[in-house]
Amino acid sequence: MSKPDVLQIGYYPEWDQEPLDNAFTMHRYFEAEDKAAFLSKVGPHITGIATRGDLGANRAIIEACPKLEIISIYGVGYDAVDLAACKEKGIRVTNTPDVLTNDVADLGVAMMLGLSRGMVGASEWVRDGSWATKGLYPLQRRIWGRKAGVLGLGRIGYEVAKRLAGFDLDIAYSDVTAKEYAKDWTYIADPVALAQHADFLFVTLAASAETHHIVNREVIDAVGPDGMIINVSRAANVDEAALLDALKAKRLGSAALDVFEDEPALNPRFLELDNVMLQPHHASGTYETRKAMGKLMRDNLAAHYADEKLLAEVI
Ligand code: 8YV
Repeated sequence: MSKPDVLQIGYYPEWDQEPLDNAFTMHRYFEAEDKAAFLSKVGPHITGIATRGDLGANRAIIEACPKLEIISIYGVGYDAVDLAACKEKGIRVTNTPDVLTNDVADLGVAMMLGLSRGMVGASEWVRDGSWATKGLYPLQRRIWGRKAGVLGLGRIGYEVAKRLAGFDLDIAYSDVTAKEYAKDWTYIADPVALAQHADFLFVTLAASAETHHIVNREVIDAVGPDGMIINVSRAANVDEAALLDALKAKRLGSAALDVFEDEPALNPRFLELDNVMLQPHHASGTYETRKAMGKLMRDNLAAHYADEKLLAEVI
């Protein structure tokens, strides 16, 4: 039997590429110089797409593959896949939830700890000799005992809140409804009210049209000059221009960000700021988690072609 033709939108590590190449005929879109010509050549044969959370698949790509049956995402976020186009055409979409939850929560909390205690600057202080020449490092802000707000108490938000409880933070959260499993934490439905409560506001929402710029100027100002915003979800959840303005004017204390509007391109305004921690969208970026994500992404494809139940179905 011939192997299914799968369009590969982006790079995967070799431990994923090899089994993909063994099971499927992979067509590497990301390596094609003339992407339109490549798509019109291979598109008619393609029945599956393998993509990543950050890359997704837009309508043009989907429509260039008239025999497309499944899109398998390496990542939990499916905001970059045109779900409306998939629904119209009866295309199945899978993702990789659960396996990355703890790593994403870890990085979110690590950024909060690192930025609040000024660890990056403190390391430089030691390395560049400032400790010996200038003396004690400038004082930073305490973490334990302060207030946290978790905007979106899904899988990742829940793990963030659990970790924050270990730092004796006063935890509140916002979601569509109060959660049974979050009895120790305060439910504050309104994002602005949540931000007023929070010294540390974590953005852990799945991105959608409803959550677009949910962290707007009002929310940012409610976090205020002593507060920090930590985003490990998607850039679209935050009004980036309003965030930059607030950070520059010090109406917002600081921000720790793993995601950016035009990533991997960065708005150069970020580089002028000393109150940000910037990370290259790598919250799930550990060997252990990326291997588990790769396996789940491949298993979803294999299950589809074997006519078996999908392991993690978005639609
Ligand atoms: C990955 C992600 O960084 O899970 C997601 O939605 O965006 C991330 O885990 C990405 O898919 C890997 O490129």
